Amino acid sequence: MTNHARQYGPLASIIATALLAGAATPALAAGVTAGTLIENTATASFDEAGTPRSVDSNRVTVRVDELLDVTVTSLDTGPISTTRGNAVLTFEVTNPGNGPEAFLLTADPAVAGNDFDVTVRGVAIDSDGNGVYEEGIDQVLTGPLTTPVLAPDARVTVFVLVTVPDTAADGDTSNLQLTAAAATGNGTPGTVFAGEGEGGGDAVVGSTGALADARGTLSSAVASVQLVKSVALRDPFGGTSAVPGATATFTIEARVSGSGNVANLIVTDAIPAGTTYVPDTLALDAGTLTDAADTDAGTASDASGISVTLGSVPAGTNRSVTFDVTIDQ
Ligand SMILES: [Ca+2]
Ligand SMILES: [Ca+2]
Ligand SMILES: [Ca+2]
Repeated sequence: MTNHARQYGPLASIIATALLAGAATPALAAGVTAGTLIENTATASFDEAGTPRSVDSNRVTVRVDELLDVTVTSLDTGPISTTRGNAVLTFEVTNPGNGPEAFLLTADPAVAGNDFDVTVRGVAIDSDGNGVYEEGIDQVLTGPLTTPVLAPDARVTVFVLVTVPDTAADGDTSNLQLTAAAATGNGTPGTVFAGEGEGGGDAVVGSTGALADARGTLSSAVASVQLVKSVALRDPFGGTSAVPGATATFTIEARVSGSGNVANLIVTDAIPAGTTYVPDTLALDAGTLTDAADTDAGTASDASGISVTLGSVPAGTNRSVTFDVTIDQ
């Protein structure tokens, strides 16, 4: 308001008078609502030959122009930590102007300095106002991406739906810039759009230039899996030769690194040709698993090999699967 008052000093004094007279309900941000008619008549009183008289001036009417302003803020409390795939950035667009206005939205994922650029899948309005993006409930904008018309001081939550590319490495960051511009127009503060304001008055670009942007940040949290397989041999003679009759213990270590977690991790291995699975030797982290398909994580058979379901595994975790085979005689 300070900026406006400075730029529109003469009007501000008229507005102040109008406010005292209760001529209008003020918007909080930009003063008197656009289109309001502010009327003023001056009165002079005097004595004429001992008789008090008064005379009124002509009435001066000022229609309050519409100030076009906008602010954009990121509502994310910090970088959105995300895996590859879909993510949502949350912004707020506010109309600090004094008239109803819609705002054109532009989501730019190619910000200089990005480690990776996301793909924008869509821009949505928080239709139910709960601050959370819900597919099928919150309206995804189509065509020109435009907010609903916002009343003075009204705000709307905007979601930018993005896809993080497979090329994003763990710890990489990316910024996305959301720009909002007054639908009536933007430009240097003071720019006038004649007759385009509320109530037929002018629309005047306010101190924000009627154009604002904010950035949201994504941080890629990628977990990766490394499988390390080793074998230990015990021959029938107490040595470690790979002779028929020897037992081979295979160890498969699944090392999950990076950050975040991997989902649906399953370790499988075939029983090598020329060997036979030793029943009941399947184990996960030294805890035995039954060979049958049952409630535990593992199955094992000569025909199908071994399978151990690890599910969701956080980065920084190593899981170890072991089983024995004998080298056929
Ligand atoms: Ca307007
Ligand atoms: Ca919602
Ligand atoms: Ca089992």
